[in-house]
Amino acid sequence: MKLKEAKFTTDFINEIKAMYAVDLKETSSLEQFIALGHLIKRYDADNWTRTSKSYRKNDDKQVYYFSIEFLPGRLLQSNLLNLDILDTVSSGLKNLGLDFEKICEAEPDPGLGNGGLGRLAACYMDSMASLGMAGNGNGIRYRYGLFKQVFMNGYQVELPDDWLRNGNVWEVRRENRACLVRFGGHVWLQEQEDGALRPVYDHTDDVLAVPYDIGMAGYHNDVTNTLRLWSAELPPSADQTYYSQQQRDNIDDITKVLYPDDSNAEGRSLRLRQEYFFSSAGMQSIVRHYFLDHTSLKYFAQKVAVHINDTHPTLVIPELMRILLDEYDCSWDTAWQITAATMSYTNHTIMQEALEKWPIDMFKGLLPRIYQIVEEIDRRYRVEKTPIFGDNVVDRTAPLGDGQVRMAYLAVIGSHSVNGVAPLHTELLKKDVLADLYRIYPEKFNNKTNGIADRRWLELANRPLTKLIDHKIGTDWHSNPKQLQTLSAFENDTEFLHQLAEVKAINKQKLADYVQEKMNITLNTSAIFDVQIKRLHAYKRQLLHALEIIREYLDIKDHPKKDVTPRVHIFGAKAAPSYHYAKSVIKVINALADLVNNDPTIGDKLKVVFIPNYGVSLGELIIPAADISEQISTASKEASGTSNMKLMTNGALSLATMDGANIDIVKAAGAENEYTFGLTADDVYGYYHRGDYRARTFYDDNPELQRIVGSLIDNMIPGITTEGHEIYDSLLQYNDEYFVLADYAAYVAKQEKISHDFNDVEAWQKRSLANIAASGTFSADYAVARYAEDIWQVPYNRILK
Ligand code: 26V
Repeated sequence: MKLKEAKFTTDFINEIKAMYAVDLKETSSLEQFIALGHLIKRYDADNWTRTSKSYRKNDDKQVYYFSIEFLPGRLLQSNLLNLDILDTVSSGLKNLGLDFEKICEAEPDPGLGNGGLGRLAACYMDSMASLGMAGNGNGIRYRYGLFKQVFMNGYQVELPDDWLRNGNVWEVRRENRACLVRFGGHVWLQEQEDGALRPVYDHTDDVLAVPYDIGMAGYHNDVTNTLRLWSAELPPSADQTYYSQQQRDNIDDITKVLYPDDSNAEGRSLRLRQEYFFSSAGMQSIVRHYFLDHTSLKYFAQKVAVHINDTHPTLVIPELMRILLDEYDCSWDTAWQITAATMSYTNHTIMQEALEKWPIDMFKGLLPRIYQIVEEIDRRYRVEKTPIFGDNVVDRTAPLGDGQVRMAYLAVIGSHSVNGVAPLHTELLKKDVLADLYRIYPEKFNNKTNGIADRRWLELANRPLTKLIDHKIGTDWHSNPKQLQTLSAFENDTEFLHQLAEVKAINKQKLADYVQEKMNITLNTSAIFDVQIKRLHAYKRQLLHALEIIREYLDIKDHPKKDVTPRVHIFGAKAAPSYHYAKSVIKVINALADLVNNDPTIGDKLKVVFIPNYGVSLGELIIPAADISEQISTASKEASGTSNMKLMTNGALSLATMDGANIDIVKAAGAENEYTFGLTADDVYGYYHRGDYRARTFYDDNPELQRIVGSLIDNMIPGITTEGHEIYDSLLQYNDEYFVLADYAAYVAKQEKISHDFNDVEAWQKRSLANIAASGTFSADYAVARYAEDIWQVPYNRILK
C-alpha cells in the first residue's frame, strides 16, 4: 500500500488520543504498540475485505489448513513488511521520538504451538497469502499458549503464558459466525416419513464455537487471507443461569490451554475434545460458506480442499461425513467420495509412540455420532479390502483395532493424499510406519519437503545481512528466494566475504548484549557460536552436545596452555512438563553451564548458555548469530527439521546427521560446506533388525568416552546427583535408545575439525555463503506451491522464477 509518512504520524497520534485520551509522551510502549496495531489493521482492512470478496466472486477453490497449532510469532513487523510500509512507519515513529524496536518488543509472542509443526503452519499461512492463493487457516484460540519457561536452580519451571491479558490487536471476533459443537449424550437413528434414517440426540453437552479471525497479509500483493481461531463459549440460552459452574468450567477448559507435546500421545479426553471442537466448527463453517454460492454438493471437492496437519484434525473426515449424511441427506457413497476427494493429510512424525490413538470407550462416550460413522468407515474398509489383502493386513490397518481409534490410519483411508515432510521421512513412512497402508494405497503417498518463510527468518530477523545481499544482487530474491543462488558468483570476492563476517559479528554482539542483560553472562563474540535450538527430546540428542561440552572442558583443564578456538554453546529448548528425562537433561546442561562459566581457568575459551523460554522471538535473535547449526538427531527420527533451514539461510554451517531435511540441505549446499557424521537411517534400522546394538561396546572401547560419561556421576558437575545417574543409566543400563554412544566419536571428530576450520575466516565465510546461496530452495513459497499443484489443485498468482 502507499502511505506518506506525514499521514501516518497524524493517524497514529489520533489513534493514541482516541484510545487513551492522553498525550503521546505519556503512553507506554505497550500502549503505543496497541494503538499502532489497531491502525495497521485498519490500513489492511480494505485488502482483507477485497480479498475475500474476490475469492467469492471468482468462485475460487479454497484451501483450509487445519492445524491444532499455529505459531505465528509477533505480527507487527511482518505485517508492515508485507504491506510495504515498514520504512515509512519506523521512520515516522522515530521522528516522533519513539523507539520502534521497543514498540515491536511490547507485542506478545503468541505461543500457540509447541515447535516445528506449529511454526510450519504459520510459515505456510504467510506463503499462501504471498502467492495470492485462497488459503485459510483453521485452529484454536488458546487462552494460554505453551508455558513460559524459567529456570530455578537450573530446573525448568513452567509459568502460564497469559498472552491475551491485554487483548489481541490483530483479531476480529465474529460472533455472528459462531457454530454449535455437540459432545456426549445419546444418539440413535430414527426412521423418517420418507424412510431415511436421521440421528436423534438426547442430553448432549453443546458448546458454542466463536471464531476470531486474524488477517494474514501477503507480501506486496494486496492480498490478505484469514487465520480463523475458535474459542469455546457457553451456547446462547434464554436463561444462562441454567449452566452449573461445573458445566461452565467444562466448556471454558476446551480452549483454555495448549497441550505440550510430550512425545507420548497420552490419550487425554480434554485433548480429544479440543480436536473435535475445532474440526467440527471449522468443517461446519466451510460447508456453510460453500452453500452461500452453491446449491448442490456436486462441486464441493472442486471448490474446497481441507488439509489435515498431522493427525490432530483427522476428525474433519467423519465430521464432513456427518454433515453430508445427516444434514444434506447424501448417500454414504456420495458422501465418502466427496470427503476423500476433499481431504489430504501430512504426517509429521516417525515415532510410533507419538501416533495418536484413542480408547474406543472414551471416544464413543464423547462423540457418539462420530463414533457410529467411524465404525461404518471401518466396516466398509474391511469389507472392501479383506478379499484383496487378507485379514492380517486389514486388521493391522483398519481405523478400529486393539480397542482403539487409530487416527493416522483413519487419516490415510479418508484422504486422497498422504505426504511426509522430507524425502527420507516419506520413504520411511512407506517402508515402516505406514507400510501396510502404502501397500493398499500406493498412489496416495507423496513427499513435500518443508519450507520456511524467508521474509521472517532472513529479511526481518537479519536486517544487516538483508541489506548486504540487496546491495550485492538487488531485491528480486525477496519474492523469488531461489535468486539467492546468484550470490554464489561472489564466493571468491574477499571483500564480500569479510562483509559477511562483519554482519555475523554484529548479530553475535546483539545476542551477546541480550545474554549479558538477561543472564549476566559475558560472551566472547569472536568465539564460535554453536547453536542448538529445538524442543528437548531424547531423539534430538541435546545430550550428545552436552557430552562434547564436557570433553572441551576437560581438554582445557588438562591442557591449560593449549591454543583452543573459543566456543560459546547456545541452547534453547522447552521440555514437556511431564517429560522427566528431558527435564533432567536441562538440569545437567544448566549445571554444566554453572561449572564452566564460573571457572576462572576457563575464561573466554568456553561458555555455555541455556537461554530460557525459547520461542519464535528468541529464534529471531539467536539464528542470525549462529556459526554452527546443530542438527544431530538419531538418523531416521527427525521427520524434517526446519530450524536447520532457518540457520542455513542465515549463514550457519550444519553439524548434522543424515536425517530429515539435513540430507537435502547437504545436497543443496554441497557436502564440503557442512559437517556430517554418524549412523545413517539404514545403519539404525540394521541395528533394529539384528537387535545387536550394544552401547557398552562403544563405551568399553573408548577411554575418553568413559571419563566423560563417568563425569555425570562422579560429582565433577555439582548438583546433579540424581539427574546424572539417570542419564548415565539411560546410556549404559538401558542400552542408549538413541545411539548417542555409537555416534560420539564421529561427532567429536567433526567438532574438532570445526575448531580448526573456523580460524580461516575467508574459507569459513565462503562456506557460509554457499549455505545462504543454496537456501532459497527451502522457502515455504515453493513448498506451498507444490502442495497447491500436486495436492490441493488450487491456483495461485505469483510467478515463481
Ligand atoms: C504430539 C503431541 C502428543 C501429545 C499432545 C501434544 C502433542 C503436540 C504435538 C505433537 C506432534 C509433534 C509432531 C511434530 O511437531 N513434528 C515435527 O514437525 C516438523 C514440521 O514438519 C518437523 O520439521 C519435525 O521434524 C517434526 O518433529
